[in-house]
Amino acid sequence: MWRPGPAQCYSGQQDGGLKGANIVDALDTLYIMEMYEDFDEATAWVEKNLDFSLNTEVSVFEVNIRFVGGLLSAYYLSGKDVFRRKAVELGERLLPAFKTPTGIPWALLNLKSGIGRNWPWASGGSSILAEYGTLHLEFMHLSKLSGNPEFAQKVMNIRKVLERLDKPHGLYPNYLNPNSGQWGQHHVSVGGLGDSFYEYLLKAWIMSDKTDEEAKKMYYDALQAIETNLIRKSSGGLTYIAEWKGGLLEHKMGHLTCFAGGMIALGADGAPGDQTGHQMELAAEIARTCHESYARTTLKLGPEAFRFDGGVEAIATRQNEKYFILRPEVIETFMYMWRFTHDPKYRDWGWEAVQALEQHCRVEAGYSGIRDVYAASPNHDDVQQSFYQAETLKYLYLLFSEDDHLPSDHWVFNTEAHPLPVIRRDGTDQPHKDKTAA
Ligand code: DMJ
Repeated sequence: MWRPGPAQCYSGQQDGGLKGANIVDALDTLYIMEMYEDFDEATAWVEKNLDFSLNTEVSVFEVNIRFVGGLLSAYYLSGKDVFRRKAVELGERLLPAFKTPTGIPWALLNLKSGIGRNWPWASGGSSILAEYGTLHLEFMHLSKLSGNPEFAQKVMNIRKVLERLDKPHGLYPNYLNPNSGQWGQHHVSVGGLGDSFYEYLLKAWIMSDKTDEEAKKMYYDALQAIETNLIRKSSGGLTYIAEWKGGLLEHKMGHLTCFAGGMIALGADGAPGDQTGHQMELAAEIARTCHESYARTTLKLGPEAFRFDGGVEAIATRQNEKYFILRPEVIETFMYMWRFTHDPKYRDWGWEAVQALEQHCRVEAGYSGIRDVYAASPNHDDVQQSFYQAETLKYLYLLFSEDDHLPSDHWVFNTEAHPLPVIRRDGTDQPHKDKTAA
């Protein structure tokens, strides 16, 4: 019987008082792994207990990627209407977040009062690129499933605002003020604060059956600017994506940034000019670097961030960057690289991660994060993040599945690994037939 993990399932800070992140995030994984009894049990919980009418403040981004995304995928996979209804209801509750002078949404929203605000730590009261830029896929599906065009209009407006702005060196800073429509600090990252914005440009194009030319252009232009300004090679020959702070590079790459190998591989085929081969090579180099970040630790699991300065390469040097919280990004990249190249090393690398997870993260009631991947033995943090079941386990499963299991010409994964179908020009996309008992 599936149970949600160790003592603490998930640090609920992002979801306020909203309950059930582990259950909703895991729904589609259970379905994909054909664990239908557990899926039915989780469905019953959603029917009876999933409640959005709460006086609680949530992160619009986290609730969108985990709850809206999880519900949408559960609907498309199982055809059960309860998931469609709940996704639309939650989407409607998120709409007040867009009530700002520019339409760039607030980061935080009280689900009952509809009052929004931004993170107090964000530069000059800004909204965050990776947060307001990671709503597009889910909101396009919400419009399709509800018949309400408002969801799509909100995310298309975000595009318009971004398109009109001047971009330093073609780059998108992580901070944008929703009142003035001006950039905050010029900090650019393909990891935390920026990451999934780029992912959603590419996937918006793919999910539109390749009709969304605006998203396509924005993605490939952004990737070009990233390559010119942020991507570097270490003296030991490892390609990495640095962070850009007002024109200066910090030679650090986050575990989060490792998703970029998979993203670049996914986009390589549609790359303009004769860039396809080059982008596949770049994706492979990033995959190798991220694998090295695992291989160079004692526990063979990667640190939260690793550096390329002070005489080290792909190693964390600061104590507060040595932890591993069951993140998926490196395995996600291995999965895409395997599917596009069939080079067996990607399955080998994925298997190394499986063994390390079993050896060092498995605990009595589930899996736990680790405080220091360079320590001789694991010191558990006693938290199983909900993305472990949503993403890490799903991408591992797909890495060892046949290519026709959720193929990338029919499905795009939201940033929490929830598969959403390509919206066909001819309207032939339909939810799957229900395979479960309930
Ligand atoms: C997930 O919630 C998503 O992948 C998000 O885009 C980034 N962080 C976590 C996993 O590390």
